[in-house]
Amino acid sequence: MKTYQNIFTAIQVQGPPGQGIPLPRGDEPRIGEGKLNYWIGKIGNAQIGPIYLGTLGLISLVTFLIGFNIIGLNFWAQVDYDPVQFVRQLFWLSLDPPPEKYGLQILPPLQEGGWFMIAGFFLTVSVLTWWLRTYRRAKSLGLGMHIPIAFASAIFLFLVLGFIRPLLMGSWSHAVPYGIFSHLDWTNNFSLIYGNLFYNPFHALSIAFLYGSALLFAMHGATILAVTRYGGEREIEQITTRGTASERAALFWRWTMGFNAKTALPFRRPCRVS
Ligand code: 07D
Repeated sequence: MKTYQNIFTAIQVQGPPGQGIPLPRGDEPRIGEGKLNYWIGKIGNAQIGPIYLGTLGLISLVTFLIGFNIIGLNFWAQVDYDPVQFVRQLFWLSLDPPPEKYGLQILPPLQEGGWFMIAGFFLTVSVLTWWLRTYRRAKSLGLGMHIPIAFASAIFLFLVLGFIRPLLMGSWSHAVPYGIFSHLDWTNNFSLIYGNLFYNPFHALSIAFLYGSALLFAMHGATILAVTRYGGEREIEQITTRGTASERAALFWRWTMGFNAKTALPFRRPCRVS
């Protein structure tokens, strides 16, 4: 019987951790040597690290922690520093944007949205420096720009909701509050103010794309796992050769639903299998 390994049947190969490709000159050194973790190895690659932190990563981490702590300490003050109430009321606690009357004032009084503005500033710096990090890591490793572009689209939504729209509305009070239920209430209010967001075609399209990408990821992941016995993860090398995992996977979808997405079959040669 053929033996094959995939995410469900993983045997864990224990060797010296891989150190990755050499980095271009000017990059900072990676931290640590990397370690193998048995439990991580149950669901994927067992190696954790070495990690590249770099100046941008450090700035992002520190500014995130400052923003996160400002939010947390405000919650903490709201329950009068009572740990039981902190846990009990966590979902209802919220750091809110300034009231309407402060318009676009950059620093209103701390208790009236000032802390919100400061936390927002640090979180924005954190997200933007993390984006720069994805760009620089991709360049250093010779990757395409897919990850920075995908992350930029999420950041665009974050900036629209928390910066661009409030700016155009003339008041920071329209920004999304930092709290678990409060941000959900914000979306509900937004929906009600404009009628019913389910009627908005762009929201509908967003949902279709969100659910659609989950479906496509599931189809792709399951297909690759289903052909691991033929080395399906080596898709690129196999793409133009007959009888390979890639060709079988492509044929599966062609026979199941009439076409296959992405994988190119070698159309140019006469074809007897399909
Ligand atoms: C918000 C931005 C990226 C995040 C970044 C990271 C930090 C960390 C840490 C505070 C998520 C920044 C984070 C720095 C912070 C600390 C500690 C990404 C974000 C860069 N909707 N809806 C969407 C569905 C309804 C409403 C998108 C479904 C109701 C509003 C998505 C349903 C109402 C808005 C979506 C549903 C309503 C949305 C979000 C079902 C009232 C938006 C995509 C089944 C509740 C947003 C176009 C996303 C949008 C949005 C899905 C229902 C309101 C497609 C499935 C009818 C106001 N909704 N929604 O990735 O883009 O967000 O709309 O009912 O603004 Mg909706």
